[in-house]
Amino acid sequence: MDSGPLLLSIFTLLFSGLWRPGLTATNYNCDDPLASLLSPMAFSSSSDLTGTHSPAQLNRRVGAGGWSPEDSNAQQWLQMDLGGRVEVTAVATQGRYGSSDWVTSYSLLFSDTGHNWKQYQQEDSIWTFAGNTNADGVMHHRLLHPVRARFVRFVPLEWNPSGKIGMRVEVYGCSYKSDVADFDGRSSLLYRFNQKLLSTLKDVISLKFKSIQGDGVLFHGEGQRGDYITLELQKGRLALHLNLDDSKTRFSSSQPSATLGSLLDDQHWHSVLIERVGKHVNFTVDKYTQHFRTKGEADALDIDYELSFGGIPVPGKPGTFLKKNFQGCMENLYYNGINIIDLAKRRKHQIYTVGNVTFSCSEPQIVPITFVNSSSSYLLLPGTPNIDGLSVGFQFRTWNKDGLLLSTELSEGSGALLLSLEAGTLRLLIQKTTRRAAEILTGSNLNDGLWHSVSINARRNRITLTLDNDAASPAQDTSQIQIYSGNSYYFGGCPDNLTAPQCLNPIEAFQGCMRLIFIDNQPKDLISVQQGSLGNFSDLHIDLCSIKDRCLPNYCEHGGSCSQSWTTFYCNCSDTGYIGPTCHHPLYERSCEVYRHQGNTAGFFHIDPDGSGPLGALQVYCNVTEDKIWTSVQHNNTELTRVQGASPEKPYSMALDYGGSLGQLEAVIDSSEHCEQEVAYYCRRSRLLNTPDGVPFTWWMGRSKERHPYWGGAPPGVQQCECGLDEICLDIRYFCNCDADKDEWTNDTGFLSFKDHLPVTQIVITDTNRSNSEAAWRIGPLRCYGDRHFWNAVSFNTEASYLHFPTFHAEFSADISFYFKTTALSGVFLENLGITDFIRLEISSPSEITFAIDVGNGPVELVVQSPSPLNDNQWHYVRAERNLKVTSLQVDGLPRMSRETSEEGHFRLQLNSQLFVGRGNLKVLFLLEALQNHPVTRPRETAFIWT
Ligand SMILES: [Ca+2]
Ligand SMILES: [Ca+2]
Ligand SMILES: [Ca+2]
Repeated sequence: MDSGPLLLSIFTLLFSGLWRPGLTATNYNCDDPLASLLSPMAFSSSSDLTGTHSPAQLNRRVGAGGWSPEDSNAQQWLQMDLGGRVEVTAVATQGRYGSSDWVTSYSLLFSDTGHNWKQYQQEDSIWTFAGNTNADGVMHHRLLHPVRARFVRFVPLEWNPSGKIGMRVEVYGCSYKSDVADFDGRSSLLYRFNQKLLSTLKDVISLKFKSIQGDGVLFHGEGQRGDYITLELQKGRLALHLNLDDSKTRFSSSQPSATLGSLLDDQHWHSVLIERVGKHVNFTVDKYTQHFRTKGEADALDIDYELSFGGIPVPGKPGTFLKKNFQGCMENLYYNGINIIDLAKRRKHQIYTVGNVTFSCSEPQIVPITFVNSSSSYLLLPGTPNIDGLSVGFQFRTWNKDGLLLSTELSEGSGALLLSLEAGTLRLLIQKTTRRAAEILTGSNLNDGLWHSVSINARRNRITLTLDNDAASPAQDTSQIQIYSGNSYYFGGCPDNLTAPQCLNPIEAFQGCMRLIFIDNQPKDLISVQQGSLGNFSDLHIDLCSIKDRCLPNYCEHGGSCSQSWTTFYCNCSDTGYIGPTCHHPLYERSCEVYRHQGNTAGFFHIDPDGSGPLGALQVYCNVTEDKIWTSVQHNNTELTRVQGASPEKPYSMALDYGGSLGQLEAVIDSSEHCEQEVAYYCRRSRLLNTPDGVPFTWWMGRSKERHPYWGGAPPGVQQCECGLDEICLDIRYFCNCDADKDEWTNDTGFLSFKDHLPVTQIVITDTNRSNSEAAWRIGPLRCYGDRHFWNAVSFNTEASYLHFPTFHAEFSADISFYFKTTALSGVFLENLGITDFIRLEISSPSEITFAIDVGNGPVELVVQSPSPLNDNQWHYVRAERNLKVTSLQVDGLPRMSRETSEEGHFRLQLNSQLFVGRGNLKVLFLLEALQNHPVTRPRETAFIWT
């Protein structure tokens, strides 16, 4: 693990010389004003106060002086058509000229078509922009993530309370080079090599794609010797298959080398970048990068004849494909600097087109809607009543196990129909008064975030419920049931004022997306619903699906597994060695010292040497002697081991396994005051180290793979044994007893205690091959005492005294624990500021500890009140923790204060000042746990004033 960052930096260096087209190329000067050049017709809005299109460019004073809607409410928007896909890098807003109408906060939507909008996000949250404070000031915002789109929509969220919504806007950006190709699901582009075999050591492949399909092959290449590279969509995720070795296994049966992304079938653009140097691969989808190393030994990718994009055509069988083809659009597809789509457009001979590939994107006109609120969202759509039979269909996607999908009262007293998701299973119920007339249960795990299609058909006493093309019928006899279509179909939930059987909802409302709603075999126009001319609704986002994968990235720490509902994520921490809502809190103590402190005596314990840091727990034996608490870590070879027949040409060697990683052992050693290992070498005509200048006959390896030619009892660098230092060796011409090379048994025994070399990981012996030569060795367990963290103490004696450290890096989780004692009335234990974010822990009054933190949504303050003063010059314990789910503060045994984190809004703690520790007359013991976990902020002992 230690070589990780180094490896990555080498990797980055290798790539800096490669051409990286398209993806990251945001123009340096991409900030032209785009709206000022548009015709008034390019603007549109939800409604307009003047009744006509009001142009709303920045600084415009003529006409209405900008846009105001008819009514000022949360359903309003102002939109502009930029004429074609452009790169948008910044936006600016102003109020309406000469009015008291301005917007104080807004969000942005983007689209290629004016439909299927995408919310602008930053920090993985839907971003709220700060708007204006008067009519004429200009508020300018640069987008952290530039967006490529044709349509931009400003959605006012809040406005001047003593005025209306009023806006003048500008969008900044530039045009960019775009080559697109549209694949219809039966087509592909073949890029044919000039030679039969193309063998590459490095590859860079980049593209953007948008698709409504969750499955399909984006590209594929393979060699006759078994190499292959395949990128495919699988259930809305991207799977990359890569093999460089000769192999019998075909890619189609292989596990993907890497899987990345989620919900990629949303008909929005997603970017892909694959960079490979030999076995090292960086796989990037949108803003997430995964690094992996290919299996096997080979460095070259050997592809025969061609690479295919959009599908895998079967050789010799034109028009047939091996797997499901990609259906959708690709943009700026580059393979090692070659613009594939440009070649195809210009009909170059290297490109062979299978099926129909066009060079503009076909956009399916599908309008998704989002049910936002689990108690108040619903959609009402009218049907044609009194038809003998019923037919309703739609698609949905959700993360919630339960929710009402559809409720309707059937005509002619034929009962009520209820379709719901219950524990991830679809349930259709026809109910007549209180009697269950028919019930169908089908499907499982339907809350997997994927689109599922449902249709209900009732004709002539036959009821079928079709889920993802599988039809199911009720178990009971339905021949007596007569069903007549309803008048009003309620999707997602029921309005408050209705009673059964108009709309029934025994469970909660649906939270999720729906699309393609058909009633009586007629598609329903959801834009008409939005415009108020069809049906009714509450708490819906129309023309966008705002589903979000809250497990990507996975914020469960230490390998905890993530699951989610529509509004939050959950961590399963079992078998991780950690607990808490994000698996942050270690289950085991840091050291034997802490177990002892809790009243435990000798025994085997798990210790987590870096607390909530990434290292796992290690089993050790804790032993208490009169004056010390020993931690001992056993290895797999502690018995006396005899060695014969070893020579410099044929050395004997034995590696030691401590049952933990070297990182864990190093953490134990580094946090201890003293560590040692007893080493014994028994010998008969077997020399140990030779003279200090000679080539050693025996040596050992420590934590780094270096030879150490010194033996127990001696310090590093002297090539001696204990007897050599004491000048009592058997033969005073030598520095080890064994080096006297006697026929009688003797030994050299002592302790290795230079911590930077420990633990002993291997021993090598080379002098037991002469006549009568024999040796035996024994290396004891690693034994340490003294927890340096535990006994860290620091005091601050004047108001002005404090310590400072580099910035505290704890974006997602932080835990801080320590003991303090003080006589001061108040003082700051710890403080770190950012531009707006901060974290502070203080004794705010003699009986109050305050933990304050702001991650960008305003400060959260937790206060623990103590019934007795805390400045009594006695030790008190404080533990503060913040993770993505909860913020908490514990003081001594007093009730723990905690506050749950809001699921929306900012969540990164971004700090940039120095970290200050201790202000006021405080004594702090037990240093800050989280600080020690972070190598960058690990405090140096010299920075402390020891008490
Ligand atoms: Ca190869
Ligand atoms: Ca740990
Ligand atoms: Ca922040």
